[in-house]
Amino acid sequence: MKRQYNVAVVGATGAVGTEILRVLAQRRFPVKGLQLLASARSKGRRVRFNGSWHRVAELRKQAFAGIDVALFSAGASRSLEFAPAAVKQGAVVVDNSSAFRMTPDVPLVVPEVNPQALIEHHGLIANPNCSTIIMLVALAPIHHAATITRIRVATYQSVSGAGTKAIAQLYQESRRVLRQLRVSRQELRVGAQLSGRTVGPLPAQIAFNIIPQVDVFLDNRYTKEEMKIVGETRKILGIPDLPVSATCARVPVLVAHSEAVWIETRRPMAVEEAHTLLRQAPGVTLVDDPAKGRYPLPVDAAGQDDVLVGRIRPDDASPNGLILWVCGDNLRKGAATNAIQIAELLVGRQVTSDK
Ligand code: 25A
Ligand code: L14
Repeated sequence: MKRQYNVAVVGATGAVGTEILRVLAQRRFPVKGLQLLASARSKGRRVRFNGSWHRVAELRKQAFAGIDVALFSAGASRSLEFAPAAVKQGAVVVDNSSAFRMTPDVPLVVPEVNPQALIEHHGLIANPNCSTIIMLVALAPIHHAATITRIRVATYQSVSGAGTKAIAQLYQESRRVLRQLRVSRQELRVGAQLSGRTVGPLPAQIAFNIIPQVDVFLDNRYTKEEMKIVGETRKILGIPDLPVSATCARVPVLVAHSEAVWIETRRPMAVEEAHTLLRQAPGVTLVDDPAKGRYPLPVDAAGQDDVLVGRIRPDDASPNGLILWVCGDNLRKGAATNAIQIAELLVGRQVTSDK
């Protein structure tokens, strides 16, 4: 086994790509050479990594010669077009997009939950959706102890999941609303509705608002994000018929997704037992002392790798039911950190944790 690896980052200038570079450096991934790839728009841009400057090159099929590990984060259409070429040239691809997640031969991995799925891969490993990863890191310890039989989840997703342009949309709209409020305090009575079309990738005004749509709508009236949570959860837990219901909403938060999760288990689980399991669980920090005002917040989850879990209580309306509140950084554990943990397993290093 080699000691150092040539690494390509596809989508290196995006929200997730930027975080990938940060996490590679922080975790001291053994990088020999670094190939930064993005669209022609970013060609020639200089990006700093580990104290030296690297130039961004245009994503082309020939860009993967000599690459050992390629981390893709430039959307599903780029992955469909370029990941097979990277694999053909000998790279192992960890793909952050939804392109291959449900492909039967492609492992879909959260290292804390199903690392065994990595054993048989064909050069391509899929990184799950951010909301799925964050939820399953919190649920896996409970599932392994008491077998989850039902999941209901409502998500409160930050704008950074939709990329750098969505982050800009939240800032720009917020500035416009604040300027408007200064002119007319009357607006406080009617809310903070902006006139005219919003300019950005999100489908409605996000400043001072909530949008019950993440990703596109499908024929069954669900969004693609909701169905990703359903399908990916079943695949990762290995339970093809597990009942999972999801509602996904976008909230005016910059980084970190929050989720209210209702579960049912085969046997009853007391809150104290859930606390004990989650205190020992890798990748989890228990923040559950509501009397002292301690519960997970997205502002606290942002910037760290652990998923924060709290507000754990029995679901009084359901026999073996438990309710939890979970927050996790969608760019780190939801994307970059999870992908790099997979790469670490692939090159034979241990998954490290702060504990
Ligand atoms: O297009 P799709 O398939 O719908 O998906 C793309 C979306 O998926 C996001 C990504 O966010 C984008 O919104 N995404 C990717 N992985 C994700 C994940 N795991 C994810 N979302 C959630 N979870 P992004 O904007 O943060 O990152 C995009 C990166 O991909 C590169 N890219 C785009 N098209 C490409 C491509 N690379 C190669 N070939 C292509 N055809 C993209 O590079 C970025 O690295 P870039 O060069 O296009 O962007 C460079 C910088 O310029 C900014 N920018 C782009 N357009 C404009 C702009 N600034 C001002 N005006 C513009 N019109 C970008 O914000 C970026 O910083
Ligand atoms: O499937 O808009 O990995 O927040 C997750 C974030 C798709 C976009 C994925 C968003 C992405 C989504």
